[in-house]
Amino acid sequence: MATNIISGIKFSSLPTNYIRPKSDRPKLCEVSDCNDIPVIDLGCQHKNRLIKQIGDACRDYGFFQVINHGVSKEAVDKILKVAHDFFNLPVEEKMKLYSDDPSKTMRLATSFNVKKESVHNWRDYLRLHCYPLDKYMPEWPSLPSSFKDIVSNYCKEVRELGIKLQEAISESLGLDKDSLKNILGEQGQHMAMNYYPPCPKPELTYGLPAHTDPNALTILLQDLQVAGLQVLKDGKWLAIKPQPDAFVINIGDQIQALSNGKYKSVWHRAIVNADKARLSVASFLIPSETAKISAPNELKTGENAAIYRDFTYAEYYEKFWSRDLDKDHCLEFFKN
Ligand SMILES: O=C(O)CCC(=O)C(=O)O
Repeated sequence: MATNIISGIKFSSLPTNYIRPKSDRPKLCEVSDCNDIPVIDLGCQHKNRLIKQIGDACRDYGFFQVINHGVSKEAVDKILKVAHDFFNLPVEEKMKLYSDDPSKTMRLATSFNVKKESVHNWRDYLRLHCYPLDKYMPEWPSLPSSFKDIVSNYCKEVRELGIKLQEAISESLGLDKDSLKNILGEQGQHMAMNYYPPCPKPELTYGLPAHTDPNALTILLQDLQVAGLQVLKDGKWLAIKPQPDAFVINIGDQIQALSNGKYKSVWHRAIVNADKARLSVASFLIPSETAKISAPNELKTGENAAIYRDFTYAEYYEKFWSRDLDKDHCLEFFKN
């Protein structure tokens, strides 16, 4: 059944409802390795240099990697292990958590939005709301038994990193360090634990097709063993090799809007492979629903007229889920 999960099920061939039309396949032979993705050392003591590196990366790439980021190796190792253990649970156990309703605050799902899409993606994912923790943790999976402890600890550490990055991004735009945070309000935090099982025909499908992230900032942890993340830069897809002890940081649509288009929310996608399962853990910082997304006046002067109309995040998020993931950049619908 198309809406069933795919992890833990053996496939000898790719079901037809995962096969992309010829014009819309990953064309893996055209993808190059990305050797110059900025790797930013957050332990750097030269604050001005650090802020400049972050600003340059947000403007020129829309994504970068960070090292010495303050999230402990123990938290990272443990979450990767518990995520693998979760997806290795029996299918019947996992199916107890299955839902295709995107409004649910905890669910195991597959593909992206199975009710809307015509071709599915070779991915299962566990989607969790993570802030405030005491509100959402009780509904998280109770198996593996260490899941809640490990994931909640990781969430706290990653949130600190995200807030620190938002302050630096704010300063890199010439704003006060709290400026972006103040606009984004009491931010939510979501997690997608993505699991891409071995795929019988990786060249015919995606784990996740090209998309931009609707939120403010994404902190992505990649499984070191298996690559799969690709980012669009200057019209070309680049493969991002996982680096030890690093996170990939993606600028989301809301920071593109708040920077008045100066910083880019880039298209990225995940491809799958034939032999090994791949895992990634994406943490998203999400504006409060009522946050009014409007670039600060300092960024809308002279020839830099406001590119986007003002909107609330609730309005944006509804639009995001109502469309196909890989069609238009969702911000296009909010242009002046
Ligand atoms: O698995 C990956 O590398 C990408 C994940 C991603 O883009 C997402 O969860 O939105």
